[in-house]
Amino acid sequence: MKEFTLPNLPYDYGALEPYIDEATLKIHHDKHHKVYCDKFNAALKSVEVKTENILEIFSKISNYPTAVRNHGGGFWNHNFYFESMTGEFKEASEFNKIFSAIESSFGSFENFKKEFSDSASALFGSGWTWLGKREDGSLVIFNTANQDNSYMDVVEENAVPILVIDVWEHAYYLKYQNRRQEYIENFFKVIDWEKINERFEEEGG
Ligand code: MN3
Repeated sequence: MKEFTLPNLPYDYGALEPYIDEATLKIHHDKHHKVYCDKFNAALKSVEVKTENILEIFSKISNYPTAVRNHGGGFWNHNFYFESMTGEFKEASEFNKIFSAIESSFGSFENFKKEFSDSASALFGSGWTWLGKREDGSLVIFNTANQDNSYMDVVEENAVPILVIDVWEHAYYLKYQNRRQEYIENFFKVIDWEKINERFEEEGG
């Protein structure tokens, strides 16, 4: 079985300032994310895994110990989150495919932003708020608890993820303390819409 390795951040630690601060990003990536990666590898050693495809593992995650679910989800979700952001922000409206899909699924971009933000604010405890693409091409907003994601057979929603925000307190507490709403608002200033558009198109868009 291969070891999963911790990818570097796709930008400098300070690249998302002032919206996501350097200290938070450094601890989030180098400490929290690294622990998920290390513990995922450790958890996989205790089970018989026939595939190196992490999404295939997720599709049968109910057969695995909780440690594989929690740390495997943590490993994949954090990679996906860090890759959803950029220090070179461009408006979503510059990317026609994703922008049109958002307008047709939510009525308007502003309405999408409100629904996504409300969903992230309302999430109780620790978890993630996602934008996903369903088979019919429509977009859907949903939350998952802990480190779950929609590739897992334990999660009811099975839309393919294209964007995610981490709403665990460790993602924002150093800078924002209990002001989760402000963190969510500022997350919208670092979303990499070029990347989100690519993900949308890759999924048969
Ligand atoms: Mn996190």
